[in-house]
Amino acid sequence: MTALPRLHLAVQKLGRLSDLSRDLLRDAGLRIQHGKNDLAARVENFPVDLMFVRDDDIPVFVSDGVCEFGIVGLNVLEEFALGRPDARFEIIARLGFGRCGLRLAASDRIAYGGPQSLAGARIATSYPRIVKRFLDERGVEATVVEMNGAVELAPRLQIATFICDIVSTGATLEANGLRVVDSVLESEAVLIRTSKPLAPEKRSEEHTSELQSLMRIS
Ligand code: PRT
Ligand code: ZN
Repeated sequence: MTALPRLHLAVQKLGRLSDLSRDLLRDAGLRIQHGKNDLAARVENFPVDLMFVRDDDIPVFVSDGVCEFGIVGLNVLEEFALGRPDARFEIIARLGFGRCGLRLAASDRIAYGGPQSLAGARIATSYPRIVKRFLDERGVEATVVEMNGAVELAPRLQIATFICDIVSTGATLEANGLRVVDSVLESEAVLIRTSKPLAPEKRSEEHTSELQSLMRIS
């Protein structure tokens, strides 16, 4: 019997989803080989290699078919997809961990009576496309200010009145004198698969059934 071609599964290298992703794969029965290489690991009992990368790269790699599978937060995936209408991936399982929400927040002093209160305001975020979609769907015009981190500081620095950021416990908002005023997206980790056609050698029936057992993780 010829060995099956190995597939690639992209997981976050270091961050909130790293350990949970590895735990999930272990619980699904995959034996992850511990080697010296901290950028990749071989799975002993399955024709899959894990690739440890930045979470922002995962949708790109899967869409481009560089990795056939990936585990990533829905927030990162949606932001990517809105910028790439030709993105080629499908969500095959919601994984139930990494739950968080993309929330609009502002200082206690700012009145908020619904999305119309955002008209003409500045909103700081690391998710400009998702925020733009939220505004467009509600017919609200506002200025979206993109920040790559420390978004909670924007009101204090007078960069923006509102922020839109990931919230889980809310402790970070509270520590910065901010409160949630609206919800933009509910997120959790998802398993995605490339929609780019697989190379012929990866399309064998045997391989497809291997793929399906991987997909059963949920
Ligand atoms: O280095 P790399 O680019 O891979 O990682 P990253 O720093 O971009 O992401 P990381 O590891 O912080 O988060 C990975 C994913 O975890 C996110 O994309 C979300 O899908 C998910 N997740 C779940 C969270 C949180 N919970 C969360 N609380 N991501 C970020 N946070 C932040 C939040 O924005 C706040 O600043 O954690 C801080 C604490 O949150 P509170 O509300 O509990 O105070
Ligand atoms: Zn990231």
